[in-house]
Amino acid sequence: MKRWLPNLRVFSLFSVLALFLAGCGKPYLSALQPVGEVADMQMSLILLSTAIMTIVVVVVSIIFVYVVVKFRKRKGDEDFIPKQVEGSHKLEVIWTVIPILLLLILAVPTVSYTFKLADVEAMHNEEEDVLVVDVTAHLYWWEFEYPGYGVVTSQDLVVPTDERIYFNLIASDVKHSFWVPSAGGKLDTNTDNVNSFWLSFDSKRAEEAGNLFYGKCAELCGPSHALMDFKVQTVSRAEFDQWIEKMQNVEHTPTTDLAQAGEEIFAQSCIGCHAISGDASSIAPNLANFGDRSRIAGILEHTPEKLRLWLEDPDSVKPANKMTGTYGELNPDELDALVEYLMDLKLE
Ligand code: HEC
Ligand SMILES: [Cu+2]
Repeated sequence: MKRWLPNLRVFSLFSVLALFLAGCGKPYLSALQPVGEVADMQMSLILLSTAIMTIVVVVVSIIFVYVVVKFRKRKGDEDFIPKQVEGSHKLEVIWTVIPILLLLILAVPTVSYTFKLADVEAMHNEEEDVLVVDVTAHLYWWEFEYPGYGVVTSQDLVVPTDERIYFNLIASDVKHSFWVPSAGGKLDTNTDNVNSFWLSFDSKRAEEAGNLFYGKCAELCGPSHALMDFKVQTVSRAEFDQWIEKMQNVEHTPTTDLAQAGEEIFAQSCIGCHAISGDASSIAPNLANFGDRSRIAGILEHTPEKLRLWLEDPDSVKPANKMTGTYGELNPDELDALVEYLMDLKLE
């Protein structure tokens, strides 16, 4: 009795914890709080399969308990041998047909949705004017290119609501996986082939969730895999068009002397990896609109202090990331100047 008491305690603790975690669903990162057409379809599949599973478990449990109770060994009945039966056509047909029916109920919508979600015809049809985003996953950051507009950005994906956004996914180094839980299931980004799918964001629900969604890398890719986050900013179509226009005409003029000094350091030490015009792809995140981002490097709060921390020692934030160089050698004045300059890289 005493021996299993601690086990019981641990078990109850974990049950309570599980209950707690069940409340963690946030509208900006929960697959159970769908924000668009794709997530809706996937949610309905989750509900359907959970309902079928629940019915099966309940029915089987009831039959099990009934049989155990009804046919138990009773006092005085020890020598009684019940009627012996061998096989039952009727029962065998029933328990073969029911699972077949249940599987059909599951399979029909699943297969039909699978084809719907993979339907990227419109992307290749010249006549249809759809939004395409080319996503490139890098160890440990994300690049988003809008080929129809000649615009490149990174870390924060900007998309219009109430329309389908078609994605081409690829990876530059190792396999990653592109996942925006609220908007739909994940899809691998491979190095040697392009995977395509579409997502959509419903304007009303996006607004309720705060117009900012969390994106994740969902394929273990290295020491900083868990930190390989990105964000999705949802805007109206009109705001999106404005954003594109601004990205096409990025021109930064430092407004203070300190920022001016920062620009000079940047031109010497950073421009080799980072682009700061809105149209260039590079081996590091494009910083054209860095001042407008919601995070630094996808995970840190977007504040001057955290930016300083990143510039001083990127490796302490994201182990083994690819921003390598001699950052320890930047003196405090240079750091101040860079921070001022970078935080000012806004589209306004
Ligand atoms: C060797 C190439 C390289 C050099 C040189 C370099 N960086 Fe980076 N930088 C990167 C890479 C790669 C990342 C993405 C790291 C990650 O998130 O995994 C990055 C990320 C950043 C970020 C975060 C970007 C974002 O979108 O949130 C900032 C800010 C930044 N670098 C500033 C600088 C500054 C300032 C310099 C010059 C002092 C510099 N970098 C020099 C490669 C470089
Ligand atoms: Cu990863």
